Amino acid sequence: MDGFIKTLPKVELHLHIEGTLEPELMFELALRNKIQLPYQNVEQVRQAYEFDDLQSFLELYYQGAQVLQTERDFYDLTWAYLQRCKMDHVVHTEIFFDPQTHTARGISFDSIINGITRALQHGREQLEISSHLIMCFLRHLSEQDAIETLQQALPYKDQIIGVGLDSSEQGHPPAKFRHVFEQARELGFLTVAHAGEEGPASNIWDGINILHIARIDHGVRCAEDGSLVRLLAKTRIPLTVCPLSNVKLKVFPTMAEHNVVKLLREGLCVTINSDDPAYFGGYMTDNYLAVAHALNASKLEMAQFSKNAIEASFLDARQKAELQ
Ligand code: ES4
Ligand code: ZN
Repeated sequence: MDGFIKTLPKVELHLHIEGTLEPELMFELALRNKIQLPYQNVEQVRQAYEFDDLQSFLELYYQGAQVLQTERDFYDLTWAYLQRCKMDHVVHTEIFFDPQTHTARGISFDSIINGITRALQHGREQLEISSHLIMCFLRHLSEQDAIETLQQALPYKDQIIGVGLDSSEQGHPPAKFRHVFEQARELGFLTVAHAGEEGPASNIWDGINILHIARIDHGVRCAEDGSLVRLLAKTRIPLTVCPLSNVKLKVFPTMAEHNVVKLLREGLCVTINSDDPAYFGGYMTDNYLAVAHALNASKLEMAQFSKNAIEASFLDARQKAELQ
C-alpha cells in the first residue's frame, strides 16, 4: 500500500502557500529581512505547533507570514513547495494565497503575485507540474476590505482563476461576503469557500446557495445534515478535505474517527489535501498514508480520491482527460 500511495499521481486542491513556510525557511527569511522572531531556533518553532483549534493555529500562521517581504521571498516559498510536490508525485496543484495578510503590512500586490506566479511558471517548465492560483479573502476582515482586494487584483486577473474565503469561520458566515462574491463571479472568477470545518453545516448550504461555490473547502461537517449529504452525493459538488489538518485542529479527535472514507463510500466527490503542511506535519503523501492506515481504505479507494481530485479541479476537459 505505501509504495502504491507514494507513486500515485496526485492533484492538490486545498493548499495555502503561506502554510508551506517551513521553520528553516522562516529563519532564513527573518535573517535576510532583519526581522526578529519570537523563537531561538527551528526546534522551538516546531514545538510551538500544538493547536487547540483553528484560532490558535491562525495566530502562529499570521505571525510566521510576517517574514515574507519581497518578490524573491514569495518565489522561494512557492518554489520550495513545488519541489515537495515533485517528491510526492503531485502533477497538478491549485494554490491559495491570502493577499490581505501581506498588503496590510505594506507589501505590494505586485511583489506577492509576481513571486508566486514566476515560481509556478518554472514549475510548469522544469517540474512538469501544472497549477492554478486562487485568491482568498480573510473572513475576519470586512466585506469592504475584500471588495478593495478584488479591485487590486484586477490587473492580474489572467493569473487568478478563482476567489475563496478562509480564516476564522465562527462568527463570519458566507452571507457576509455575498456582494464581493457576486462581483467576482460577474468578472469571471470561479468561487470556492472554506465551510463546515469548524462552522455548522448551514455554512455549506449558504456557500452553495448564496456564494455559488464550485467546491467546498473542508466541508466535513456536512455529515451532520442528511439532506445535505444526499445533495452533495447527487450533484458531486466536491469537498477538499484535509485529514492531518482536521486532527491537528481537533475537528476530529483522532484520524480513526475521521469521516473522509465514509463520505467517499457514500458517493461524494471527496478529495485529500494538505492545507498548511508546514504547520500540520505532512504534505500530500503523508495525508494519503494517514488516511489509508487509520481508516482501512483499499488501493481502489485511495486511487478514487485522486480521480475525484482530477474531476474537481479547474482544469479544462482536455487537460482532465490527459491526467485520467
Ligand atoms: C486555514 Cl485550516 C484553515 N482554515 C481556515 N483558514 C485557513 N487559512 C489557512 N489555513
Ligand atoms: Zn484551508
